[in-house]
Amino acid sequence: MAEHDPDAYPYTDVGEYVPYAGPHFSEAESRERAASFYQLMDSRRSVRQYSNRPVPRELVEAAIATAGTAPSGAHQQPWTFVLIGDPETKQLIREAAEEEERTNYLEGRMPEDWQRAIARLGTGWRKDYLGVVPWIVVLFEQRFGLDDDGSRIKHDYAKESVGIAAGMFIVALHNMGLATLTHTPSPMAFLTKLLGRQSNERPFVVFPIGYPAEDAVVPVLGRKSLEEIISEPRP
Ligand code: IYR
Repeated sequence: MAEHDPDAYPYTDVGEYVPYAGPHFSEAESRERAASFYQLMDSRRSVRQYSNRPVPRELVEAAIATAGTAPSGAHQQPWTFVLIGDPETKQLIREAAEEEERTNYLEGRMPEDWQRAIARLGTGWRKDYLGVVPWIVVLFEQRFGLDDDGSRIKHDYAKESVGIAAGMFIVALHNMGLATLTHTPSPMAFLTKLLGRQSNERPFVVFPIGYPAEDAVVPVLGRKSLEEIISEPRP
C-alpha cells in the first residue's frame, strides 16, 4: 500500500494490510460456477416438515462459521448464533412460539392483508417442526456492543449486517443438504429471556435445522424472473 495520505484518508491511520487472497477463475470457470451455483440455490426451499434424523453438531457449526464470514458495518460482526440441541429447550421454544402464533392466527392479531399474503404458504399456529428438528439456531442481532466496563459501543448497520449473515447461513446449510426455515414467531421477545441473552441482543430469526422429512412438500411458488428483478438506472 502507498504511504498513508491523510488528505485522502483522514480516518485511516491504524491497521495492517495483507494481500487479498480471494480465488481467481478463468471466465469459463466463472460461467460454469455461476450456472451450477444458481442451480443449487434455486433448489432451496423453506422447509416446514423435517426428519428427526440426527445432524452432527459440527455441520451446524460449520454453517455458523461460514455465516460469520459475512461483511458487517465497521466490521463489528454484531451477531450471536445460539445453537440449541437439548430437547427441553427446543420444547420450551416450541411452546412459547406456538402461544404467540396461536394469538396471531386465532385471535385476530394478524392483519387481514398479512393473512392473505401468507395464505398459500400452508402455515398455521402449530409449529410441529420445532419439536422434530435436531437443532434450532436463534440468531440474535447485537443492537449495540458492551465493552468490559459495561458501556455501550454503537453498532452501525447492525440489522443489515445480521441480515447478510442470515442469508449466508441459509446458503451454507443448503450447500450441505440441510434444510431450514426463516421462522419469525411474532413477537419474538420471549427468546431473549428464555435463552438468557442480554438486553443489547434482539432475536432476529429462528432457524429450525435438519434433514427434510422424506415426504416433505413445499408450496408451488414461482420466483420473479431475472427481467423482473433487474433494472437499469432511469433518467
Ligand atoms: N410468523 C407467522 C406468520 C408468517 C409470517 C410470514 I411474513 C411468513 O412468511 C410466514 C408465516 C408464522 O410463522 O406462522
